[in-house]
Amino acid sequence: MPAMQLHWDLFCRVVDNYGDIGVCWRLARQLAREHGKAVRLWVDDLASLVPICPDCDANLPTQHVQGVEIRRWTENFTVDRVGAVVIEAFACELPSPYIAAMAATTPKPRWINLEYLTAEPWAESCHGLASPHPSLPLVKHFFFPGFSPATGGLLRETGLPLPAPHNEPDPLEISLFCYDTAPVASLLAALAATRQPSVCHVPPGKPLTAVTTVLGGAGPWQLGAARIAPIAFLPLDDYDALLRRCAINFVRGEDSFIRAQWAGRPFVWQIYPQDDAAHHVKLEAFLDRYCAAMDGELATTMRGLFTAWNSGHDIAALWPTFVARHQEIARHNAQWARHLAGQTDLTTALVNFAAAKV
Ligand code: TRH
Repeated sequence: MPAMQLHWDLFCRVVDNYGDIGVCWRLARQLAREHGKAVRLWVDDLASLVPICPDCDANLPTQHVQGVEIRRWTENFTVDRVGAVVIEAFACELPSPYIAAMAATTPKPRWINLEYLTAEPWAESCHGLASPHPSLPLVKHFFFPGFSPATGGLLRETGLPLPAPHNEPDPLEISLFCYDTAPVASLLAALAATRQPSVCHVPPGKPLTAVTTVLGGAGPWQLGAARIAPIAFLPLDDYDALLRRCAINFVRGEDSFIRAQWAGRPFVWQIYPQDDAAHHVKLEAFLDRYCAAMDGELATTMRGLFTAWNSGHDIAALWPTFVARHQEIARHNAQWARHLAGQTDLTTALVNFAAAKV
């Protein structure tokens, strides 16, 4: 019965940062946990999975963690079997012996390329498109995550709590996950100038580099009523909990950006920068959707802040309004999260898509 599609092979090549592996790990464990799939997650750089999932041992070629079989993906790839569904994450290019084995298998596996997230409208028309292999009897389909039911949706586990009302925080807790190009100096200046006490949690890597470039030393630092505190890189679920706890989250890339939306707290997104500045179009496309139901003044503040944060401009002038309207933004975000949660989640959409007749 082909609709069973028990065996899934998910291939992840780590380009840089944590987004590729963060998305793949979330997807793999949800496929196993909620859909009963036998998932093999092939990763070319296991060391990058360890901080997100400390149960993973970077030295093991094969291991089982949280119901997922994690396999080290090496250059000399030997094929033992082909999955009924094969996910090529972010056009990572499957090993050629594996493609050959797919072509020799009957029935043919469902081959799906999981694309990067974009809010741009064209993702709707490209979602689900087929691309026949030029020489082999194989067809690859493109699966686009997105913000509307015409796309593949967003990663969201079953039972994930949606944002609930919360009290005015004191001190204001902030998490700062950004690239080192963000105008962090202006954020720190704005925090230093604010009378309300705050604690800003700074993970290692690019965020901490950006902060130490401005402040020097190793921290923690006290700037007026603001405490700037380096924190350890947290396992994925603990990081999600941090986002739910903080009053304001700076997030980046793809996966933390989605999580901030489920957390529902006011957030500022730094999009992954692209050479041809295509990310500015993507940022605008998201803001068009996200700000559509805001009143004009709030939309102007949010658009201004996101744009400044992504363009390296001073955010100090926008910060007081953002903080003052914090509760209102949280209410908007709760509605936004409920709206997005009305869509089928990405993993379920993928399971349905893989089982659908094409
Ligand atoms: O690390 P990123 O910048 O990843 C990026 C983007 O995905 C981008 O689209 C892609 O092209 C590029 O990688 C290669 O940001 P992102 O997507 O938020 O991924 C970070 C992951 O790290 C996310 O799954 C959350 C996780 N994380 C933790 O588990 N613990 C932590 O302490 C932190 C700060 C993050």
